[in-house]
Amino acid sequence: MSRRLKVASAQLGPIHLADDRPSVVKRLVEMLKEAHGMGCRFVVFPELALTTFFPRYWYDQAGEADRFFEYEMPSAETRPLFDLAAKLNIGFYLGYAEADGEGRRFNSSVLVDTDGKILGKYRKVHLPGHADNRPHLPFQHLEKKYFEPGDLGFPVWRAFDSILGMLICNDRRWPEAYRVMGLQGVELIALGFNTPSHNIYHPETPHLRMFHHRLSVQAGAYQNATWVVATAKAGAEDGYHMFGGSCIVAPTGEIMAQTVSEEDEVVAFDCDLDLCRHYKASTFAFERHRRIEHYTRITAQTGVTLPSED
Ligand code: CDV
Repeated sequence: MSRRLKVASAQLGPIHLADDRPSVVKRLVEMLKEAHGMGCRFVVFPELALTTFFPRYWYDQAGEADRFFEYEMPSAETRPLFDLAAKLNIGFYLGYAEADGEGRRFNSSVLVDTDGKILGKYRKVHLPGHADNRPHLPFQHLEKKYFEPGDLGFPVWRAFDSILGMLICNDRRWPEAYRVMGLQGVELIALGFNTPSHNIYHPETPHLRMFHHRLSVQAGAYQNATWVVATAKAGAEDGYHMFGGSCIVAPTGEIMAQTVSEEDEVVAFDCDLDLCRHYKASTFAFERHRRIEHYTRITAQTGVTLPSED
């Protein structure tokens, strides 16, 4: 009998600056119930799922951005979600802004088991954008100002009868992130994202933005023989638009389920985890086909070194 895990991608519509935590947690609770009603055992919520995507804003004063961070997880405000998960016997992935109590701040996610207890934490490694104030831009992307790069690597957990890993948004564009988990036998990657519909550096059509998103998650899934559940926060937050495109991708690289709206929306798929084994034992049998003697440059060098012209 094959191992199956029914999962949900629980996309959030916009969260505005004026929306408070309890109202957001209420929306998450409703989607957890809906996923449970669909027979799911695991739900993936977006990156920074408790607040608006605040790194688009420059805050001058120290402390002005404090309200976007979580100082404990769960807190009194987020506990209803954890309590409901335990009651319904359903697990979840939740992205949030983490203040670690020692002055460090990360763009993080937690993996929560069916008893409502935190099984693991991931801190986003690839932080896009800039740290300096660029008020001339239509909006900013200040993840490098508000967060430190994650310091936990790319661990995997034995959970939900599978080998499960986590990524956050921009991580999905970096093949190394998937491969480090692929080398630990990953079978399901949970990934939350917030992707603006406009590129602030050079013009791209909305279609191209969506294409790059799908290309990244579909390639990561196929090349590492894993399921990927990618969940967006979508729509216009106080006028700043982000695309949706939440999807559940099979180890074949095919999209098996996807959202159609830019609102709160739950889509589900019953994942055959043994499908991973088929590809891991054939096309992507790493132990037989990889040639690590030729890959040393990947960890020895960060940027591009051009050969000299003379
Ligand atoms: N939240 C993100 O990491 N967003 C980036 C944008 C800035 C390109 C992304 O990769 O989707």
